[in-house]
Amino acid sequence: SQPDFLAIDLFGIACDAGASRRGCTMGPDAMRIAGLADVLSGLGHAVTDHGDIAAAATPHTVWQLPERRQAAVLAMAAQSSQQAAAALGAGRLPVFIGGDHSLSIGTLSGVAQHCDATGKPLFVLWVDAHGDFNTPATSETGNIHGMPLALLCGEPDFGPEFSGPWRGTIDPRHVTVFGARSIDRPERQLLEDRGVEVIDMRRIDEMGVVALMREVLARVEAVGGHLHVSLDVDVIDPAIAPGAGTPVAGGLSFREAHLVMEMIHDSGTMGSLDLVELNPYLDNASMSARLLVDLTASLFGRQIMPRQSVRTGVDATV
Ligand code: EXY
Ligand code: MN
Ligand code: MN
Ligand code: MN
Repeated sequence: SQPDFLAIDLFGIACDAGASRRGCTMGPDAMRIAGLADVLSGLGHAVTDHGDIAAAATPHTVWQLPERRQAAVLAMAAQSSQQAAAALGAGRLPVFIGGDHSLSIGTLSGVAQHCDATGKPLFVLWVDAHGDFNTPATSETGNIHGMPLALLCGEPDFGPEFSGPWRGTIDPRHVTVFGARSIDRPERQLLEDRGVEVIDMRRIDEMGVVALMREVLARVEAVGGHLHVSLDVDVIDPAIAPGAGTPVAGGLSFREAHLVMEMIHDSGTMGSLDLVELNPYLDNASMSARLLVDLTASLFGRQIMPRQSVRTGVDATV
């Protein structure tokens, strides 16, 4: 239910103020050098790279101060929120290249604004080793990249300093966390209480990605929803994606990750995308950057063989 060729807007968000380690500021450039725009153009899409969204830089001195880091995160969010809403309003599909995961505070609030205006139900697929559902009260680290979903879903623990158009814009029952394997105790309680669907690695081991993703996508398709995909590189096994600041063993395999992307593409439901947490400083010979570019290609229609020509012996359209 989507045209084959899309108008895609790339926005770099070179921030690491929400992270536990520095270096994701280099993520957008690493993805560019790994060929993101060319790969998408090669698939037939019309791609515009708008460069990095300008915001107050986070020099070392700022990074060391938690309250300054928080201000930097929210200043960036105010800008990316507007960019997201504007791109969608112009009929384009925005891709936000991070940057740490706190950037989704801005991008998703802009997406939510657009969905409110158009009456499209918004669904969020948060592909991540973590739940990112901590609040200032539950977080053991104080790092904002562990909190964006909770802020977006309206958790009351956030003080007035966190006010903005992002607060409470997402319905937690429309959120699926996929690939989780590191969730803090109080965070787990909140996820349960708010009705967030968490598909953890054990479920993926038991059920396989296909059955689980079919359910997730069917819910979006049933109501003609807008799917926002927030892809955290740390969902992939660190053995093949070492460029992540908070790696957790036991992640998605190369093929599992691609299959998830391929299924999202085939559903035609994705309306916006975040690619986050790539830390080139920790990467091994750009392998994570290149993998993220390849996964994005699968999300935008790269196929090993055209689906119609693949004989499954059961149903060639599956
Ligand atoms: N749960 C931990 C925390 O809140 O600090 C780790 C969060 C890591 C978040 C990464 C980006 O997904
Ligand atoms: Mn740059
Ligand atoms: Mn994350
Ligand atoms: Mn993560």
